[in-house]
Amino acid sequence: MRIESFSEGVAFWQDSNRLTVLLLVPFYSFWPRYETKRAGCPIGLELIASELVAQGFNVIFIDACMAAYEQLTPQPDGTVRYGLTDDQLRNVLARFNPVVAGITSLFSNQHGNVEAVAQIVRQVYPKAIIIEGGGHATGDVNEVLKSQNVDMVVRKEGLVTFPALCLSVEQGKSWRNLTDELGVSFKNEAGRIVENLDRPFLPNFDGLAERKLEIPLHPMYNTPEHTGGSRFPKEGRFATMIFRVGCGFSCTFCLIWKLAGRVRGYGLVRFRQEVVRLKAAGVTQIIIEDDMFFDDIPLALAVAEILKEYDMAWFEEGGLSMFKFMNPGVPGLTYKQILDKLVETGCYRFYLAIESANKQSLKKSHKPHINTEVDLAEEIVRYAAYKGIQAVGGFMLGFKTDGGHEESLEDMETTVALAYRLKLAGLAYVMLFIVTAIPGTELYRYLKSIFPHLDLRTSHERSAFPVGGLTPTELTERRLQWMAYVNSKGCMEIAQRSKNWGL
Ligand code: B12
Repeated sequence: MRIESFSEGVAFWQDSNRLTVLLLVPFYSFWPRYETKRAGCPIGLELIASELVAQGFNVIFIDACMAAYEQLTPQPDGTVRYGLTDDQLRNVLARFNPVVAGITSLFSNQHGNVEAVAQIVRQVYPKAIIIEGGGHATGDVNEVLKSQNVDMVVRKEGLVTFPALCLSVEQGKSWRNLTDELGVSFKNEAGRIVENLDRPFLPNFDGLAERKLEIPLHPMYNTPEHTGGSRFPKEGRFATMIFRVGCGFSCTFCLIWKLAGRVRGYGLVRFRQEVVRLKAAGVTQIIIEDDMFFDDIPLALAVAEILKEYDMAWFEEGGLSMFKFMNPGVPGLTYKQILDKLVETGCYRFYLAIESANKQSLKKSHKPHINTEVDLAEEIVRYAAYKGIQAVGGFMLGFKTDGGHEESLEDMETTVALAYRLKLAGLAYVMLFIVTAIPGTELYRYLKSIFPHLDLRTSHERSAFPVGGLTPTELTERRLQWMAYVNSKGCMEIAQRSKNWGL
């Protein structure tokens, strides 16, 4: 195999008789006044690349965002793009000639950029089959397929479906308007959307191909800070890892349990092997992206032990739930023991999902609501700060749920007051997020039914619908004021400079 690394990505050339597949991360954009500017190595697409390479395909991986992360290009709508310009992307694409082009579409707020990229791909490769996958493509599949530039969507997990689809194309069994592969939606010759049945989720990830480390260790991902702010130590390489995907809860505002099903992933043996390979490649720091790392706390702590064994500093980005510290679900295990273990194993920071001070908002969203036990929350935050581990508190403002529950301004202020209190108790930084309707969720269906004319596909830093007597613009502006009120001046200066978390 010939591996060709270039500034925008990596190509794996194996056999000219095999299919050539392009995997593409779009450029992204943000609203500088309101939003953070963040992106990192896309693990889902990277794992798909590794599967394709293991199955003998020629694979080109291009990241149009991280290839030019510091290049800012103002857009006509007031946003600023970070990533390649249209012409730069065209020029990179023009060097290749794939039969299939897969674009990752994770974030609904970035749907416009994904479409712009699909359009460029269509112009450069008029004959290629253009396929999107990821959380947004899955949740908004019918809308995404309305584009002339998208032929198919791989729904949910792409690890088996996408390589199977590529093989089927190679064998002439699938083409632009037809496939029998499970988990795929496409437009038939008459332009009608056909939704094949779901493909069952993999029971575990132990049989997946080894990661192609040329992707996560590509120089473009070696940034001075990571998606969760400054990194410790500053030197050395960091890499993102995932241990498990999915979630055991069914919150109405979240897509994860629909996108990835219930919790599953690697076993400890396989996880250790991947850590060993990263260590040998010079990695000194790991970012764990699991959404539900604490689904099984003893297992998570065993992962932490492995990271310690290989002397990795680490940071948990996907989020540790406050309710799991409050009630670990393991007889005799206390939040103190958990925090002690995190510190002892080299974890220097974690995102602490606290969400809300309003029990009703959490209950109505089918989210565990013991988070609202304020005194216990404060104890936990104090202990984390005492142990020197940085907990970044995450809160959600502006719930409006099916069944008539809507947060008032006072309700939102109650959550902001909790955030303030917990910041004083020792949170390293606070992220106040606005409740956002994500296509594919129950919340999206509900809010779309009452606001059919609003585009709800915003980030959690920009409000999309009126709530609690505030217009979207008012809530978005208030959020900025609340962020400044809760966080220290020092934190806010870092956040404004870095457009990332303020630490
Ligand atoms: C890491 C992460 C981030 C990182 C960036 C990651 C990156 N790649 O650049 C950071 C912290 C920056 C981030 C930011 C945000 N995030 Co985020 N993030 C995640 C997180 C925790 C992990 C992603 C991951 O690695 N998953 C594991 C891999 C294996 O799964 P996957 O990426 O989904 O890929 C699989 C499938 O989707 C599919 N697939 C994916 N791509 C493709 C492409 C093709 C061609 C095919 C065939 C298949 C396919 O196959 C893959 C393998 O099975 C997820 C939650 C989660 N657990 O997924 C949220 C998540 C993706 N984020 C989310 C959101 C909302 C945001 C923000 C908008 C939050 C905000 N600040 O307001 C921002 C947007 C950033 C932006 N650029 O605009 C939502 C997206 C929902 C949506 N439809 O919008 C998620 C799902 C969380 C949630 N619970 O709702 N995020």
